[in-house]
Amino acid sequence: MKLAYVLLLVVFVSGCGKSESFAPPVNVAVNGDFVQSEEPQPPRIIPLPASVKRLEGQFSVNAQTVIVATEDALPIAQYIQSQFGPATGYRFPIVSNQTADNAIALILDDKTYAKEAYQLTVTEQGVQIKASTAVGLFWGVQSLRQLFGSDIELNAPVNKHAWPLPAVDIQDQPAFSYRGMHLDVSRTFFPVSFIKQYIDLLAMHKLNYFHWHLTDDQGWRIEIKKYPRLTEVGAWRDETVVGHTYDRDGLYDGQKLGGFYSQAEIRDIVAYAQQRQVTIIPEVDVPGHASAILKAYPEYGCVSKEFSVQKNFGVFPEVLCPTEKTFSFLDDVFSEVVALFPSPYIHVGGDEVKTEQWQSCADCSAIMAEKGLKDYLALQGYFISRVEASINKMGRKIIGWDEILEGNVAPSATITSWRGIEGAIHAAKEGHDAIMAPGSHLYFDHYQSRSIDEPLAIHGLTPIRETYSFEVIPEQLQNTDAAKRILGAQGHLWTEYVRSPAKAEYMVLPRMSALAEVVWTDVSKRSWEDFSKRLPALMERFSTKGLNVAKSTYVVNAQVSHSAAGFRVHLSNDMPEVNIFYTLDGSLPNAQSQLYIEPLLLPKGAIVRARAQSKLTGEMYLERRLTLQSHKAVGAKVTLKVDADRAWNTQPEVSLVDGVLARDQIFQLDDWATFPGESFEAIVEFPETIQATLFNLGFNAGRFRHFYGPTALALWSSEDGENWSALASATAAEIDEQSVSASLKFEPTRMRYLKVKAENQAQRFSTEDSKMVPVTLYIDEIIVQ
Ligand code: TNX
Repeated sequence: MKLAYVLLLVVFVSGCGKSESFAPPVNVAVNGDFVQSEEPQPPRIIPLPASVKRLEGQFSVNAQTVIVATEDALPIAQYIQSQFGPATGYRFPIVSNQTADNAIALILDDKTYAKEAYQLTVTEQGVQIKASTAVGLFWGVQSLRQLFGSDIELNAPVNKHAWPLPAVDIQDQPAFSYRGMHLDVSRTFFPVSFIKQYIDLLAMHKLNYFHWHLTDDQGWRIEIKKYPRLTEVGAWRDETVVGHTYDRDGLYDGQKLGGFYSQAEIRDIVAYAQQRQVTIIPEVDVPGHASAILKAYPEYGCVSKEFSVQKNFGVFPEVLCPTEKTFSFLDDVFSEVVALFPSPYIHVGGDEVKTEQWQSCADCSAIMAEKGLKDYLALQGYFISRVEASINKMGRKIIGWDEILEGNVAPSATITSWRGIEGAIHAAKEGHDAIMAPGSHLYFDHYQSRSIDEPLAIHGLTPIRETYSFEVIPEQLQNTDAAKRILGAQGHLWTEYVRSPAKAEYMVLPRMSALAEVVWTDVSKRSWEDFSKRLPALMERFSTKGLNVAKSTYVVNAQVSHSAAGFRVHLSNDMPEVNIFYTLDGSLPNAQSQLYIEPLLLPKGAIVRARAQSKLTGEMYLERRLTLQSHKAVGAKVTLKVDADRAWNTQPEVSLVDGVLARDQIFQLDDWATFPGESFEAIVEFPETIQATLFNLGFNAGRFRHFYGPTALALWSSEDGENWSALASATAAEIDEQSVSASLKFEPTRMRYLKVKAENQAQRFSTEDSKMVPVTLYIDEIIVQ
């Protein structure tokens, strides 16, 4: 066997025989024209294997192809039948004769390979997958799957008689042992069929942990026999907020919503995942995010009030009380959880705990005194330690969100670091295992491009390229022992704004594919340029499977600068093989529109609409739209009157007068100057004396967010910055009438300085705090004409 393999390599290296190209030939630009490259293309597998050698020739799977498998490999053989059977219509009989011809041979070889490693060889004689474990074989099958055309993913027989595979030798193993995806089923309940499909997606990406967020304020989703009210009551909410939870004038849909997984369904899902080498880590989030528990069993809370399963989103004060009664309840709950899930880890949450209800509770004070706990963080730590002790007794380990570090949890706990990477660094240094999960790169509930046509998301912008750039081992830990404590990384799908399976697919595909490469492929082999060439084939595979894949990575990037000559707009795209078309007349660009070649110079501003088109398929993607408004304050000096300690996450002095309006792009904090419960006061200094007649304060976030306007607006002008004369003003009612901006007209006035005061006295009812709270004023632009 070995000898045959060496011979094959020799054949490959000497390069004889005719060349065979499996990936469609790639177009190569030569002086602007496109010619087809003759080079055989390496197979386009994601995540990129450690080593891929393209050999000469091919093997065709046909109706006579068999699977060779010993007893241990039988489940993998059956998986192959179920995976490749429907599209090919072939039966793939399983035989034990290792020398069978025309075979996909699964060979378990005890010693040679690392735990999850495999070797996949396709020669003209057949396919061989070798590994030392079933899991290694399984990942080998996933690579084999991507050697087929995307039609292998279809669920009904395709009318063709042979399925060619390029001859290759692939040797592969993962960079990290923990490769995870999370799914929140509390905010949106997903049916069992979707959970299985999600697990299939993990398996396809060689991701081996599914973090299943089963409980939260908006619904409890796992049947617990001893406490039936958790699902009878806790799994249902009366209605759900429509639009963004912090929008002005929140609307509710009036529809009772919920659902849960029975223990029988969970056992079925666990078995399904096991066949796919995916470990499910269940999360029961305590002690915060407890509204649904407390609605069902208020006796485990610290306060007596009418609890409800929440109908909007955020962080609520509802918290479990750290009493013996609660711990014994949790002991029962976790016993049932542990019996359902064979995972070595149980996730206990621990995030976003509010302590008000502990502060007003006599039991808590007594417990703190008795246990010598100096503050509420220590009480939180005590809570988690009790839960940990109970779960450890059941033979399992806990994982918690990084907040649990603050309560001095024992080093035996593993940390999911979501508020950045610092939690993981800190945890690793203190001897905890840790999983990288920073929102900045790995939260797939964020927007994925700036196109106004993206569907509503929570906030944030995490383009796939950002996810791809993530480095699991941060610089601070490189070449330290602590680095070994970073087990890997995980992507997340929180589902406040993901109300259907189709939307969930859109949010994770293909960012999950980038994550897969981040955790599987050695960092030294990763390159966006290379990944972006392999990605379209995988996206096509998803589409063939009928999945709703986001093409957001094709959305045009725009960089805008402004000078005396006007706006300069540089457009670009992260993907290869695209043209960019644009219009300046407000019409939607198509392939007959202007082709973008060089930066646009726009002295007076314009509405720029741009779309990329694939040179290979002709597909046109979502548009990027920008309204650039030339006005007299663009580039002026802005001085904001705000608290000296005020920390800005942006440069409001720049964004307020950049001439780029926020309304044509998805909501991104960087575009805005924000005033939480504060009024806005600014002085604009023009480079020279101007004459103005119109002022406009923009707070229009397009279709994505509905902000509160100021409650009063007043303007003063000055020629010297010392003597001010009142110019114009508006009341709350007058501003409200204009809805999303506040315009003031006045007689032509000369000025060098303009003072703006926008009052922010509005309040909204916060269901999180159960009281009226000040609103945040968001200002996009100060427009002067
Ligand atoms: C924070 S991440 C949360 C979740 C939200 C998420 C939205 C974490 C441990 N807690 O409750 O769904 O932000 O991005």
